[in-house]
Amino acid sequence: MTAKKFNKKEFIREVKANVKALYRKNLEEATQQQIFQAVSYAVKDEIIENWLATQEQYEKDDPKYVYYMSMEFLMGRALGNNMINLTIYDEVKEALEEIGLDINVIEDQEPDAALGNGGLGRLAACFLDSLATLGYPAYGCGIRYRYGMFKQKIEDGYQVEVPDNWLKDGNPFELRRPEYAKEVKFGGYVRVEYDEKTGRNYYKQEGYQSVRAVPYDFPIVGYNNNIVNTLRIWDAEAISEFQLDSFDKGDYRKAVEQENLARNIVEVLYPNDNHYAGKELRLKQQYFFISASVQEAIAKYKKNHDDIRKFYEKATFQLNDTHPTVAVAELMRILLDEEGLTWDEAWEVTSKTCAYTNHTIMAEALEKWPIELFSRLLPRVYQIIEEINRRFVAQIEAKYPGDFEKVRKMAIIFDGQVKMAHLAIAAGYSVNGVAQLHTEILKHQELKDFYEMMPEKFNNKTNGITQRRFLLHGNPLLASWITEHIGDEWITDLPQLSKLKVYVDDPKAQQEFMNIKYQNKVRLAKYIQEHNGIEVDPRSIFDVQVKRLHEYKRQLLNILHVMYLYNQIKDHPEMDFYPRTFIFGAKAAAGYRRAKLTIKLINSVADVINNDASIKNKLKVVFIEDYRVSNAEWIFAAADVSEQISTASKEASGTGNMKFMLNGAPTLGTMDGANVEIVEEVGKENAFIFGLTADEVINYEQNGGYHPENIFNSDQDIRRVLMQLINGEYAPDDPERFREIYDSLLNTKSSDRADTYFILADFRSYADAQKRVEEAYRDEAGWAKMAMLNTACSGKFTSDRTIQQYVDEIWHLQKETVKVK
Ligand code: 26W
Repeated sequence: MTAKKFNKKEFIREVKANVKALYRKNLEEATQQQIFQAVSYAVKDEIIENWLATQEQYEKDDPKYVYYMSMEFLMGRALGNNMINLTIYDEVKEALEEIGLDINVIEDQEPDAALGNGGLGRLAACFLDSLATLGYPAYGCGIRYRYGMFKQKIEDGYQVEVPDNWLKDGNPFELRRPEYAKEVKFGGYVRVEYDEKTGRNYYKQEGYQSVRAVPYDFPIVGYNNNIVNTLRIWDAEAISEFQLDSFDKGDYRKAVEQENLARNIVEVLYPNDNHYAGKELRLKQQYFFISASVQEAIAKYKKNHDDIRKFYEKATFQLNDTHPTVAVAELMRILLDEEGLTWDEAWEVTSKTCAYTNHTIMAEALEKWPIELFSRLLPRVYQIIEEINRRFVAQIEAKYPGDFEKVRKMAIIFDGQVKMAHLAIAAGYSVNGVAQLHTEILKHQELKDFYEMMPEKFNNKTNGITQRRFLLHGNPLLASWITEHIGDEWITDLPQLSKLKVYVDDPKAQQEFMNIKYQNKVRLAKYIQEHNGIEVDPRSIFDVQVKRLHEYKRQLLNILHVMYLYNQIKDHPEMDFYPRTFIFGAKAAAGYRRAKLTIKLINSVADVINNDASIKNKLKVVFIEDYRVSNAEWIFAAADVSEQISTASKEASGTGNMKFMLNGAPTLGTMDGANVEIVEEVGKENAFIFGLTADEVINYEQNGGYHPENIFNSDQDIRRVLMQLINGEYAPDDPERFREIYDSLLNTKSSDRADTYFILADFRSYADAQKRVEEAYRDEAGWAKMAMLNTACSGKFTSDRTIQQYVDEIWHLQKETVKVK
């Protein structure tokens, strides 16, 4: 099982040789970035043998593969993680020290691979780590965006988006694989030809434009098991002129168009999280990587198998939300038009291959493509979806005769739109939600009609996170302490953390645990000082909310409460108040005006509070610029309190909540998403729960009866805070600046209900919960115990458990083992 021995001398020699070969420099002359490249190539060398051995073993065993299809893979940095999973981190660290290099500085040279927005993309990355670690054959399939998630700068308190040119210095871990290139066709028309010999119609797409999809492979290193899987992401290149059909030769206009298509298609990640915008280019991206990936999966199968009707025995496609759902129709197209299967044969294969994960119930996130756009861009694929719809509607009518409502609500094509979720559910063999509560809401609210018609497809897979990145790499002090106490098996068997429970009342252990937390807070304080120029006291409570900015996540509730606390401290300077640092990190979608205004509000409140000497540093507010995977690792390690305060029913699962828990930060949250299961594991006495329940929220939404103005009228503290949004308290130069936020809470000018996300409804109970946090923190031993219990009870939330459940209940894969020669 163990990896081959690491040879320090050889490694150093290789780093030096790499610097020379790559940059014609000696170590002393090279920049830190160049050294990062040289070290990465040396680490890649360690990986290559295992990568080859893994692929060879798979070839021999002919296993079933999961193709995890996702528009997003939020990988973060690779170097540190690869060294961790190769179990050579400490050795490399020492080797580098010997030649005068600091591993942290080297790691810090690497740009994040930010090919994702947030939860859904990071989940995909954790899943790849667990698949490799558990030894399951898997491919991640995605897009090699030239520009990933934008970098966030804060200027004058406002978010400014800066392009993320992550490939500019070269990407040491990727491997270009032109030998696997595929052609992907867009537009044109479909010609039908009747073949007398077979008595069948054949469909040919003509007059199309096409691009060449070229894959780049990233190694996904399993932990200490020699297994290396592959993340295959596709780049687009122009089909060069001389490759055009003879018919098109010399068609200069077409050549230029195809070149533009190729250039645009993979240019940039759409920075929307939970918001569907219906852009044509986005559909092009979806079909581009799906067509290439499906073609490749079929080509791979056909190398060793001749009966395409059994494809599903060797491959399963997991669709990460609806974004890759066109895979259903693309697979049908290839099976029908290229492999010559009948409809029923093709449908059997497709419906045994595809499975769908739902990640959100937010209505504005649902993908519904206009027929005009869809059929123009993908004429043949659209025809196939029409036929899938025709048959599905017939099934609905057979099951519910005369009930047109059912057809209206469930059809795949309706009202001029193609509904991707309906396609995924109708075609797939599995539909899963990402936390217990979320799956129940899908079954009984959002997807009720589908659940009633095909209950056997529905199942839950509560999300998880990888402890290799978010504890072993991100929090080395705690990781070592845990290993000293219970051994290191937790690295691949997280429930072992429960063995820590015997230490939670031990004063020495408590002190050590809290001392590690303190050192991590010092590390974060330094980062904040360097990057934000704000001084924070590591002895204060670090109260942290980091996640995408979205109204339903209620960063607004958090900052309104900070404004309330500030009022209290100003009114009662003598009041006992435990010093608190409120830390925010959040990117807003570039076009999401209200979210961006919320960032400005947080920064404006921070400015006033941080510069008010009269409150004697009792309160600090920090907005960490450019929250991303790499700085997240440090933030989780340093948090005392985990803010998970979404409106109940809105956060499908959350995964940040799990990362905080793992690192010993109790949850301050609503009974939403996986918070429910966190409380189940750790006990409600070790969390701070508040607010409306999901049932109460849904009841208000369906039956009305919520009147935020009543709360405004009857609660002076809340009223005062809201008035401060429009009296210039935090915007002396423009008192109207935050009027929009005020209006959103109280006015029903628009047709929506005021305070869509029940901020006023939950304000009091949130403030009470915050009060309980403060009281609990004052009890040092009590807090240490609570923090330790959070770590000790976080075993369920490893993505290893999640992946094992996908394997057992959906994918049915066999474990592989790889020996190195
Ligand atoms: C079409 C625009 C768009 C883009 C992204 C719509 C929807 C999305 C994602 C599904 C949003 C997302 O990341 N959802 C999050 O998924 C996580 C992983 O399952 C969950 O933990 C979060 O609760 C959920 O918000």
